[in-house]
Amino acid sequence: MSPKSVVIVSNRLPIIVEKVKKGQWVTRSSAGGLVTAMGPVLRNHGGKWIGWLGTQEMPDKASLKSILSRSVEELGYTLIPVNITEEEIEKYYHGFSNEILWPLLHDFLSNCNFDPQYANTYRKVNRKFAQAIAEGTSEDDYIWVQDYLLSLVARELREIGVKRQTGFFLHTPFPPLDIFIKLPWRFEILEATLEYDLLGFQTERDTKNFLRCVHYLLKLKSTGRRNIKKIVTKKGEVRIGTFPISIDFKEFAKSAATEEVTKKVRIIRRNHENRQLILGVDRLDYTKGIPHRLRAFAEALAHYPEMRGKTELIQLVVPSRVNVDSYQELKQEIEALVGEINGQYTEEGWTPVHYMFRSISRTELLAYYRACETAFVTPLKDGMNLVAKEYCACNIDGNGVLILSEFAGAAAELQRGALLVNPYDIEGVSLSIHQAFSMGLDERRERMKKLRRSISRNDIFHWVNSFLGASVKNFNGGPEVDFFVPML
Ligand code: ADQ
Repeated sequence: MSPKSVVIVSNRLPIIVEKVKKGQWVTRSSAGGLVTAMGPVLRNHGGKWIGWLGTQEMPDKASLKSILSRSVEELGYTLIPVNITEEEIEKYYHGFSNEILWPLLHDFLSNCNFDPQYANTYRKVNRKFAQAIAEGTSEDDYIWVQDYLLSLVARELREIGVKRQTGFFLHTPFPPLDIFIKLPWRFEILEATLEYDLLGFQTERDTKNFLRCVHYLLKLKSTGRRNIKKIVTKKGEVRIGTFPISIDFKEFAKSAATEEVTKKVRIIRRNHENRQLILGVDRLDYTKGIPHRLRAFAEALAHYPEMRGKTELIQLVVPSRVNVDSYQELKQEIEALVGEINGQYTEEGWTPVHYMFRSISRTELLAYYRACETAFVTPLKDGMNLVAKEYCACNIDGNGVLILSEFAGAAAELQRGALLVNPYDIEGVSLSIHQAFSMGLDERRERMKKLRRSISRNDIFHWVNSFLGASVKNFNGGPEVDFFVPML
């Protein structure tokens, strides 16, 4: 297959649009794993991006035209907006996607709100995306649909009689059969997913979970011994593979070395002189395990008094879904824990936890990556986790330590260099914090070398080439991936 161009389809376009006053809009590029990952792909493949503008109110025609042309200049690719109403956002995005699919896919069954009125809107919005594809692309384009919000698009395309070659990549994990089976729409979602030509998952475990669900619920078996499996359905053949997403390693390493970042690193180091810094960077989300992490840090301070006065945790939290009650509660829980730890342990001239709740600039983020001796990445469940990879790429001095959750997709690739932890095991995590604190320079360097080598080999370009390569009918390759289960 050599498509004329690649078309990315995702819920959000890679820009944030805000109305300043009547007829005047400002735009900036948006944060998040997907946007970070896809930018280089489209610039290099000369493609388009189809998605929702992210605004409650649709800009008037003239403003929209200027927003889109400004963005094309900045991003280097074409944007096609899909118009979604406020009510649709409520039920398709906040409802079906984030109150049902997101917790289910991350094994948080008790957070699921299986409200039956969300499903119809989810179908309707997936149909809108299919219509936008029908109007904005041709049969020669390769349509690459992103994530759980758009699982029905291939089926909707068929229903409106539009032929396209399609791929689907799931950025989240895929849960085991016992969890997935609880979804009231389990057959519909599985069957619709099998209407894509290629399905990609983050880890071997996710792929195996998916194949098991297909096997038991739809009685369909997969074939293929190598990395790409095949399933034959009534509609044809579907290919399924594991494609761990990554980052533009060289770009991160290069940017981290710039004078601007280096200056900021010096300021951070000066402000935290003679301290070992531990860094947490997350979107506000219950899957990221921020309260567990804070408890483990408190446990480390309690059990290893030699760390007091010598180590500090910098926790950056990026606001996300802040209008949802449970996310507000999570924010309050985090802030109460930060207050408790600081209240209990702060001494004259030393504050154990530094907490920031905001989006920071890229320069600042890279400076924190470089300035901190340890990265503390402990999600309870995560599709991949790009922060772990970005930290290592920016660690150009080669002496940082990565503490990584066994339940982040990244653990499969980074298990040999990271200190792996079970984020639910507060004592075990606190032990790893202490291990990082006391680790000698030789071991730090050796571990970081392995991490950086692995990420630079399997970077974002490798991910894209593997996925697009697997779209070719007789493709037999695919990235080498480890099946990972935590070991004693
Ligand atoms: P996310 O859940 O958003 O992505 P993650 O992979 O950690 O999670 O990516 C977060 C991104 O936001 C990183 O690229 C980081 O640089 C950026 N970021 C973090 N803090 C920031 C801050 N304060 N200011 C600005 N930018 C910040 C989903 C899945 C993940 C999967 C990705 C990609 O949940 O598991 O790794 O998609 O597939």
